[in-house]
Amino acid sequence: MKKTLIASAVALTLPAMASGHFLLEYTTDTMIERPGDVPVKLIFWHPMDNGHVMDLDLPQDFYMIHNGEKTDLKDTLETVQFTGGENSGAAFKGSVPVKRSGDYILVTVPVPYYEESEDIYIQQITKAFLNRSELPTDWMNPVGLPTEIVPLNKPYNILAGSTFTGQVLAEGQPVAGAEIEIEYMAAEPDMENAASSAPVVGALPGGTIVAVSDTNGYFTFGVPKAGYWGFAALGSGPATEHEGKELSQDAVIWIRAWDME
Ligand SMILES: [Cu+2]
Repeated sequence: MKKTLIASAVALTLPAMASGHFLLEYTTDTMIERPGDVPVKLIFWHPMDNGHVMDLDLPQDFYMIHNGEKTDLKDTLETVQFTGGENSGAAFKGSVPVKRSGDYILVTVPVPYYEESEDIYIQQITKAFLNRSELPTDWMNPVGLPTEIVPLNKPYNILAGSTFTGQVLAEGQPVAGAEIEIEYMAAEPDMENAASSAPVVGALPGGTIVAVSDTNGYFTFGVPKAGYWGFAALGSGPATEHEGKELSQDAVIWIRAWDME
């Protein structure tokens, strides 16, 4: 019995990367005033503790949705290095042509990432949102991804101290009982420097923040602080296997919260 307990304790401490990994689609702002190309960085990272950076392969898809229209942005991607608090890894820098007013949903479908410590593949299908001129056009609509989190609050304009509600979908249907990891982007990437900035908060004593979706796939989180918050529904997607190994096909969404000033 004692041996079993020790063994499981070791197993729990070994996968240092087990939780809190998020694919970032990072822009320095979500509200765009002037039309132009907005730089974005794709980074596979542990953003809350400024932790391990994983090497990101060229994504399968990278595009934007604006006024219901899809525009491929894969051609804008160039390889960059990103250095977090622990290590450096391969990431991408792209650009988003924001011209007309309205919402811009950024979508990344990465290729499955092999996580050696767990012997599984991870694929985080990720959405982030930009807006120009405060005109809402697309944010509340599902993109139609294999799995996604649909926001019920305007995701680029959340008030710190209010709540965010999302609905987890897989092939358009609600996912009940999905485990959702929630993280604060404690150290935002520096767009000029290929590195993270200094973290503004420390790790929580209880580890990762987790919510579970209800029978209709909804979850709500009280957003305590301004900045970027990520939500990752783990294994919510329909694909469960990749190259003969277990696949965690996750739905990730990023929101931006603001202080009232
Ligand atoms: Cu991890």
